[in-house]
Amino acid sequence: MTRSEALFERACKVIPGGVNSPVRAFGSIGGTPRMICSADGAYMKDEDGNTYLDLVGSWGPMILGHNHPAVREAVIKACEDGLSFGAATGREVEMAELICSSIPNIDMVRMVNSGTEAVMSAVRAARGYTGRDKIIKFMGCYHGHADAMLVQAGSGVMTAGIPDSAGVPKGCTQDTLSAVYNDADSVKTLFETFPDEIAAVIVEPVGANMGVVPPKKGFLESLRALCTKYGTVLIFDEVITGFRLGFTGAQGYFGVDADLVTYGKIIGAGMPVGAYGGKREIMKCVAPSGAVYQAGTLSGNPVAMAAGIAQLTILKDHPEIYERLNEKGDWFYGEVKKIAEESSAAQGTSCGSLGCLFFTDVPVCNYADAKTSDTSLYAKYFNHMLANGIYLAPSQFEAMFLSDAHTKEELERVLDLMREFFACCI
Ligand code: KE4
Repeated sequence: MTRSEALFERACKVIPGGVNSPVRAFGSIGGTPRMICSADGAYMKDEDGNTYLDLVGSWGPMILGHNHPAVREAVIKACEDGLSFGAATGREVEMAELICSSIPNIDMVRMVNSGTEAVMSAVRAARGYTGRDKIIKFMGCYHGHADAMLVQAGSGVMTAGIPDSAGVPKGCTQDTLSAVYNDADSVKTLFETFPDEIAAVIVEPVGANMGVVPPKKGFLESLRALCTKYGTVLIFDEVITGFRLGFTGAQGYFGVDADLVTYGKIIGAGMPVGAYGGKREIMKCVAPSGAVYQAGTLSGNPVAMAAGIAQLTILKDHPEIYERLNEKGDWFYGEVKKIAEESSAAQGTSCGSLGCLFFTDVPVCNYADAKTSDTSLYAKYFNHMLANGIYLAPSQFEAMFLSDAHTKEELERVLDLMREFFACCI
């Protein structure tokens, strides 16, 4: 028995499914999750001493690579001053000013502890600001596990084949309307049906939780126009795309401004951080300045802020990182798409440093297309790559995340292993 197997056996006795987040359980892949004990740069190491080139990057935070010296030093220094005070701190002001001074339409921002909390709070702010109840989300988009969001969600919900979660009362989802990603007409129909009732449209500006599904040209612009027409708050869930596609995230990358934006992952550099922010007129509705209540014991935690400030400062001061990263992504995923096209049994998709390999012959533009993927073939592919030291997302419905730490040589090896798999198994 390996150390990972022994630890996972113990874990299953005391943690539901042996993991603290479902997608880590390798449920749709089979086999035992690797118990990771350390990471540095582009690599992770498991309890049995196996080293992996990591293409998950903790699901997005590790844009600079794991264990970046400047981030590590900032955390260590912050720890020396104490871990948490439950009081206002200078670091929170620094983080808020860093975000608000860098992203044109973010006037104010509130720190929370996860992407789920950021989304839950942004939706509540939109409802409080508009006085309306209904929200529109997109099938296959995942916005964390708040009750109202668990309606045909992506990510782990999609992996588990649970379009809706147990334990969510009907009352929590009756105001959640589902539309089709990349189909603005499906949104228009909902607005025409509920013209004065929709508080918010929430969208992943790049779908990254049903695999990676970029927005079709004009899709985001259509959502912007519809929300403006109906007085509805447009929320970009940038928990993945924020500070990844560029320092101004998907808003800057696509040139479309949302009214509220949610963040996570990169802004914490691996520490538990989420945030939501946007127009002052909306954000001032949030307590204590307004009637929308939202709170958090560890929100703006000084150690987490130190990590996030260190990472965001590097990204802001070195825009060439984004040029490198997006060029790397264009090249790497361009090769992935060639491999996929040659097989006629797979599709490659990408946006910047995010990408995905779908095992389907259907071009993937939405949730229904993504669901045509052969998840057992993905499992074979995953295990082929893992056996050769490449750590991919243990689910067809996730993304590959490139970092500034990945070298072209390392990615060439990934491509060679992909070609090897296609040659033997497709
Ligand atoms: P968290 O609550 O997991 O920090 O963030 C929720 C969330 C919100 N919005 C988007 C666009 C997200 O991608 C996420 C979480 N992403 C998944 C990865 N697909 C987290 C991985 C996991 O659940 O373990």
